Amino acid sequence: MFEKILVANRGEIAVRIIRACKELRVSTVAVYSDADRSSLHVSMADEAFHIGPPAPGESYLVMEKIIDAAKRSRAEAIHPGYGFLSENAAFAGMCESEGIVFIGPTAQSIRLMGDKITARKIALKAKVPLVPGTDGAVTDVEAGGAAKKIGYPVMIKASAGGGGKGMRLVRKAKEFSAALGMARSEAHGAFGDDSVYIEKYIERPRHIEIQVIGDSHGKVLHLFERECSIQRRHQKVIEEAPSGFISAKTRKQMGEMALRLAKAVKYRGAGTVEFIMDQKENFYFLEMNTRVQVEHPVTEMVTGLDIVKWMIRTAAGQKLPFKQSDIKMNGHSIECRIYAEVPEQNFMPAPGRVEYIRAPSGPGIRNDSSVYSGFEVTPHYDPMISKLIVWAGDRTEAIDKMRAALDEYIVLGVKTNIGFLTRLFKEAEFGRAEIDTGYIERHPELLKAQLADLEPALAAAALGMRNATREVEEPAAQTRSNWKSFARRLAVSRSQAL
Ligand code: MV4
Repeated sequence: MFEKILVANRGEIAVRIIRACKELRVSTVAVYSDADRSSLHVSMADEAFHIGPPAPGESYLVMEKIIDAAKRSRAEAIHPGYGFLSENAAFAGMCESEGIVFIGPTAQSIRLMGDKITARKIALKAKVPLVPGTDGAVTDVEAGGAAKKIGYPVMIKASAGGGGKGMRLVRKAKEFSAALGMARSEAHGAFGDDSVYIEKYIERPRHIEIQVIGDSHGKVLHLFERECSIQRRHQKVIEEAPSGFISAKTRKQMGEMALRLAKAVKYRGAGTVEFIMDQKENFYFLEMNTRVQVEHPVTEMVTGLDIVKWMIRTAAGQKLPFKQSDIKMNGHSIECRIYAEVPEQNFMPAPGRVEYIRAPSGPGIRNDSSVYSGFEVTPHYDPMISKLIVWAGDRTEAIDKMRAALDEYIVLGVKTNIGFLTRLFKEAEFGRAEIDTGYIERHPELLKAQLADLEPALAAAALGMRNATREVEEPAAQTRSNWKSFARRLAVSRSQAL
């Protein structure tokens, strides 16, 4: 095992990784920008290195600065978390050539899966089901004919894409050439590469992904699926494990297909194979993410495996000591992402000082966060406050636990999506797992502002009470109950107002 790991990230995932390191008795090195001087990951790590101004392009994304901090601290390995440098093949390669272990797959695996056309070719060769489409990139001359052959509606996708960038849905032949031009220029702008391919469009798809983990001795296992269909503008909002929808047979097939793909690139570490599923439970490979994902906790809750610890152990060369049939799924887990944002204003970020935060707790509740009372959510980074995760015996119980947990969640000082999430978990359709990637767009009633409007006033009132009792850290029990009754008088207890 390593003695020291550098965590090349910030926020809740940096905290999550530091916790895993502590459990493994590995010492930790944090890196931080000017905006993160008072961040939790900095105080939790054994050492911390300042790496520059708030802009990621001048700090968290500068490979040389991260490598330099690793060398100066004599860290043997770097955990990249998600985002930032986590899927940057050049960075993984730089670690490899500097003799630092990149906690993730090889630079080669990242490179192969990073190019969506190459990934499609690998899937094709491994006999993993693919959305009907072109074998590779298309020229302007070929494109129209290819679309006609596939049959409308089709999707034009950027080869260098992923996460929805450079993607265009085309319903009719006469709209095709304009869409092709737009997809190319968007792809060129975003990735400096305008090559595109074409796929059949899958109507009302569900997004289901399989977690995999491999060691460096050729063993690759899967940890079943996560359902991530509740999204808005390619940003996941709710994730769950298992899916509330698929049969045992489909689950088994998806796991086998994910393993075929991972084995084809001799995958090491944690990865996710994304599939798109139609309303008839046909599924097709979309892309592979070669990092730990935001939503990994739901898989941890149902399998009992610590994914981050296994990433570290496999990167250190340890063997996975269990076999596929040892991995079982138990109960149901749901995660939702708590954001400082205004859902009713197109999910506009709402950075600012979190004056007071109290996360729910209790049996089956997990809150992965790096935010504390007094923390400043900066406009420089993703405004996620926390990931609230629940576990219960079945899906219905998990939804009920999530509703109760959200009702208990207090965040004062910034606007949040807690009201929006509460409404979502109360929808009967969601309860019946009748969900697909267009769910939020089809439910505009979720976006009607209610409690959110009153929150600033409530924050002021609650803080006034807190200051009156000269409580610095947390309102005393007496104050808290005053706050509760005050909230009730205003009819803004979440369960009443929503
Ligand atoms: C699709 C699709 C329908 N048909 N491909 C969006 C992100 C990127 N990873 C792939 N995406 C999609 N690809 C075909 N052939 C619909 C989507 C899609 C989507 C996929 C997963 C999760 C959310 C989504 C939201 C809109 C569209």
